[in-house]
Amino acid sequence: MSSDTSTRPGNIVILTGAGISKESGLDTFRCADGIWSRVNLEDVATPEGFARDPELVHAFYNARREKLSDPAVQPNAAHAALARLEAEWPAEVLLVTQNIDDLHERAGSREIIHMHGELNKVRCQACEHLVVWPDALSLEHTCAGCGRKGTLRPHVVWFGEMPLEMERIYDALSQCSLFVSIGTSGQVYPAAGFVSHVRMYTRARTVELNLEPSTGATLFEEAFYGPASGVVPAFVERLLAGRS
Ligand code: BJW
Repeated sequence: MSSDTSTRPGNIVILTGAGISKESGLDTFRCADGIWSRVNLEDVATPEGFARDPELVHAFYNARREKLSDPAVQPNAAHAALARLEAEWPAEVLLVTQNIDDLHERAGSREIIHMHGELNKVRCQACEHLVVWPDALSLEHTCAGCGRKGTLRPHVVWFGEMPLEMERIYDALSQCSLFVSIGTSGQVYPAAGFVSHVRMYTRARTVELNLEPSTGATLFEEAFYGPASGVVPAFVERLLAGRS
């Protein structure tokens, strides 16, 4: 449970949220024009909402899948900078994203945990069979694993459900020398609690990069504010040059 206090570069954990994909054309949730200004989160992002009206939930995620496949939606300079950091940093860089889009992968990042799932995958509620699914999903589809009809659901984590790979995330947080939070409002747990975990269990440096101060901004030792496509490449450049 201790961080690397020597002078050699230590491991980095980066947490990203919807803000990093905003300039790629994808909506955030809680900004004035965000997703939750148009749809009720209890209807589309809870297991109870899905049980009540699965067709509504499928329509919501089908529209987002279609948007993600729009050729205009591409990784931006912030995604690219994080891929560069992973490639050039001499220790481990783990990217933990709350985003269900695949823009980090498309930019070239490799060590990624999608703690809230992935938009382009679906899984069977009956047999847990997980499959890549870039197309529209409906109650008419059949699970290739168990043959049942109407049992597939988006492979995303809704409120009240356990986020994915938490053990691996907390292990990495407990061993990092630098924790960077990018483009997240800090309103959704457990991700919002990562900075407190890092401060409690390590001596790691904590940095927030965001458009504006997040809910937990005062928990970070340092912060740089502005659009992700500007502040993230600048921060990565300084880090790799040993100037930050
Ligand atoms: C820019 C920018 C630019 C804009 N450049 N920046 C009371 C207290 C504490 C916890 C709880 C509680 N009551 C309930 C809970 C738990 C609950 C929770 O946190 N609720 C809170 C709302 C209070 N959490 C859960 O239920 C989680 N599970 C859990 O806790 O499991 C443990 C457990 C389970 C069961 C029983 C017991 C324990 C699950 C959370 C699942 C979240 N799911 C969603 C939707 C699914 C995925 C999807 O459809 O996409 O995930 S909700 C939504 O919020 C989505 C996101 O990943 C998540 C976080 O949002 P994010 O990324 O921060 O986006 P925004 O919009 O909020 O912020 C964007 C930021 O970007 C802003 O700051 C902007 O300024 C900035 N920005 N443009 C840089 N250009």
